[in-house]
Amino acid sequence: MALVYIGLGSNVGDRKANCRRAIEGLNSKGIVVMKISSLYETKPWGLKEQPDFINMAAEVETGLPPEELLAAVKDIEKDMGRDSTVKWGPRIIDFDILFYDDIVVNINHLRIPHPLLHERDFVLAPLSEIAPDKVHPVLKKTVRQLKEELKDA
Ligand code: PH2
Ligand code: MG
Ligand code: MG
Repeated sequence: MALVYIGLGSNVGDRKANCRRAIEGLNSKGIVVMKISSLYETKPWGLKEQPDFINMAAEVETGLPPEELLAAVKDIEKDMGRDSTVKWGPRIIDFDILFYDDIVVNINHLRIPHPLLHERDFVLAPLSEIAPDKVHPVLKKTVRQLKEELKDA
């Protein structure tokens, strides 16, 4: 089993209900949800002209290899009614695989650790609630340190 951290976000419809449904979706795919953060209301990052998001993070255990896990979360997104989304634009639900054990994956459609996680407080705030001491396998810093450094930047 791999220990995986996932970021979730929604800024369309009932954002909190969407996040809760997304967590149930993980459970129903046999992805075992171990911990979830609180829900955070966050200002849009990247593309500013869109509604505020609800963001959260989850720690899960899964036997699925990274590409199959990605396919599973894409399935949940699709089941929840997400169609093709504008880059950084509004979405019913978005899953991002943040860390997958300590592995590093760099293929076109899948990069782990998530390449922008250390620049995003909407990721680091919920993640530091459930995994402050998790060490980023490339940057070699804890989630807590990354969050502090982003705040000071
Ligand atoms: N997701 C994006 C782009 N911008 N901003 C916030 N606050 N939260 C998000 O989840 C988010 C974003 C693309 O996935
Ligand atoms: Mg995203
Ligand atoms: Mg995504």
